Amino acid sequence: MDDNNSAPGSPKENPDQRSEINPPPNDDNSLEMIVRRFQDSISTGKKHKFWETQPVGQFKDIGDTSLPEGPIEPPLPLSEVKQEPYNLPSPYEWTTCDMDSEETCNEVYNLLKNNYVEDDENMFRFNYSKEFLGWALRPPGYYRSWHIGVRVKSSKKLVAFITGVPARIRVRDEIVKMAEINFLCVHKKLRSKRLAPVMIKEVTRRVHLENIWQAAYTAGVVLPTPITTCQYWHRSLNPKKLIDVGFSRLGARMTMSRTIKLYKLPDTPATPGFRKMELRDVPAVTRLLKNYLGQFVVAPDFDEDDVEHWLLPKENVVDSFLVESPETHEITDFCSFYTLPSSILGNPNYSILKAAYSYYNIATKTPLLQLMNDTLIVAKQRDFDVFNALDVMHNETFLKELKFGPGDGQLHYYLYNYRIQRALRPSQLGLVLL
Ligand code: MYA
Repeated sequence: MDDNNSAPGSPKENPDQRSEINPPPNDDNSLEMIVRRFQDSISTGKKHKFWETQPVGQFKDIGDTSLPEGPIEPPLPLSEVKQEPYNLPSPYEWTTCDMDSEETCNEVYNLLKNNYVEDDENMFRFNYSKEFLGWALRPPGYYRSWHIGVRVKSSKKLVAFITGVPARIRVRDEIVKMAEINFLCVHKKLRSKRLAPVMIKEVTRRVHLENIWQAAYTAGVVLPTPITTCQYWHRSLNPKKLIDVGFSRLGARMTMSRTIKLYKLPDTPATPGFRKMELRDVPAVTRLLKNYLGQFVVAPDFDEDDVEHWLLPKENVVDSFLVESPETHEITDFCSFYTLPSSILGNPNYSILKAAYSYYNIATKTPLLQLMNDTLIVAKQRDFDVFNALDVMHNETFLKELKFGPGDGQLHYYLYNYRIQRALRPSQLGLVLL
């Protein structure tokens, strides 16, 4: 499907409503496509007034191999970083959101629940749980000052939000300290007033104050300039509900009972030694991840503390399983997914779509196809309606075979103040952002 996500406010991720009938994905992230989009946007007079002023890859530079890879601007001495917050329009004020406070966490949860990312047809909206937000925003070494809200001065109502968390991300053979920027949200009633650029500048300033000069982020909209463009794939676990709520459609020449049979899975995983990850597995899982992620052009550099935070199972937030060899007790394979429900908007029968999102998966002994089939089985056991995966890392090798259908949602990955000479293929990317 053509990219139609370039208008502000369109989704970061677009749960597919027609997974059975979509054509296979075309090569939408080729250099040619990006250049064509750029030329189209010039001819329609569309400019990125804000993004053109930022140290990001600019569309006009696509294909210019004389520009070096790496930081676009050098770091400044900290004394030269602006010390005061940017000005907001006068009815609004900055607030730092304390995610340890249940009250603040509730306010953030409600802002996002009512105003965050929707699909193109406004049928679904992400509904990140409070537990998830607490986890996503407080990894090792997090900065409270990077959890930024905007309130109405008079009522103190929270109306906008943006966050960063610190991460070490390797780009080729360079490990770069970055901020992962997420949860940018402006209340529906305050859209198109250029609040987002002020919020982005403010988070940038606060990241700079910690002497960090690069960032990674994803968006459903095309901005200057994606390092890669990924596609979501969806594996039905509860096809009847997915069809009832309009997430998928009955395929041509399919009945409901044939569809249910098509997606049926065994009750229990097939791989001997397949079990939930535990705290004692952190060192082995860290080793597996380090080895595995080394092959991708862009990937996180996880240490044991990161693995304990990001991958140790946390109920209704993140699930991780591994294969422990029954003979040698060696940990040979690993799989994980996170829980991100969506609100179903305006359906009389259902209000929540329970979705699992593929996270990091590593197969060294078990075939990846079998490992991921076992992952689908445990997701089904936990009552997920759908299992989503991007075409990153080696995911392409199992998607079709395991009956995932391509979605129409695209996810663009970006780096701030770090130039990559040539767009990557999704399979060269080893990074999953929440
Ligand atoms: S992606 C999720 C984004 N959130 C949503 O989609 C939720 C629903 N939508 C909204 O809440 C609003 O529509 C948002 C825009 C807040 C998205 N990323 O204020 P405006 C540019 C970056 O009038 P609004 C996520 O969380 C747009 O191109 N820029 O627009 C990652 C235009 O600029 P330009 C975006 O619709 C966020 C300008 O904003 C996005 O009221 C990463 C218009 O502003 C977007 N998703 O509000 C942020 N959408 O004229 C960047 C629109 O130039 C981080 N815009 O085209 C950069 C790194 C910072 C740290 C650096 C440290 C060193």
